[in-house]
Formats: sequence, C-alpha cells, structure tokens
Amino acid sequence: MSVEVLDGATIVNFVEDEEAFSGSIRDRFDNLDADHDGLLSYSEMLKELQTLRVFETHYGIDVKMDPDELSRIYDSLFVQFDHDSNGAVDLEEFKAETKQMMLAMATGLGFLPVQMVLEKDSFLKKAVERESTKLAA
Ligand SMILES: [Ca+2]
Ligand SMILES: [Ca+2]
Repeated sequence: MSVEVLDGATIVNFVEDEEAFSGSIRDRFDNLDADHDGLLSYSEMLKELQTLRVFETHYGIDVKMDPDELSRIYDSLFVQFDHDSNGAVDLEEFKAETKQMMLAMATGLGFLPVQMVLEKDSFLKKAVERESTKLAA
C-alpha cells in the first residue's frame, strides 16, 4: 500500500483511456477468476469487493464495521455487478460496473486533490501510475 495524491480528473482520464482501462480490467478479471471459467462467482468477486474499501474507509481512516453488516454490503455490491442476475459476473459486467464506480468516485472527489491510501494493484493506483507516466513522458 502507498499514499498517493489523486483527484477526479486522474480517475476520469484513466477510465476514458479505453486501452489502459480495458487492459487493467482484463488483468484483474483473469486474476480473480480462480477456476478460469470466464465468470466471477460470488466467492471470486469477494476478493475484489474487499479491496474496494469504499465503505470501510472514510478519508483514509478505517471504520470498524460489524461483519454481518459488511457481508450484506458485499451481497448488494455483487448484485450491482451482476447486471443480468445470473449469479455470476462476466467481463462486460465487471468492466461496466467498475467504470461506473470509478466515475462516481471521481465525481465525489471533484477537482480538489486528496491523499488516499491505495492498494498496490488497485485500479486507483493504476490511474495514478498512468497519470505520472504520462507526465514524465
Ligand atoms: Ca470463475
Ligand atoms: Ca451476470
């Protein structure tokens, strides 16, 4: 994990870079798809849902949550990803929902840069990395 500074534009630029975004989505999807059937089951998705940390942190401070409450949140997140409600998340659903979540996050952040603690392989971290490579180039 590392502390990075990011703003809404960093996230939007990443999501709108079709090549970079699709590439990271596919990498992550393959990584999560433990049995390689091309679909993410609830247990495979759980790993991803846990890294979203959207509900656990508030400005980088971990908020303790009741495990029952947390599993209800994971359930509802899974349903949100599973657009056709067939009990599994395919690549398209994964991409569409991740994109929506990231855009919602970007809107929430706005244009004021904020410091965030990011997991090494998270999409947000990739967004920051993409931005800094671009600036360096
Ligand atoms: Ca699978
Ligand atoms: Ca589905």
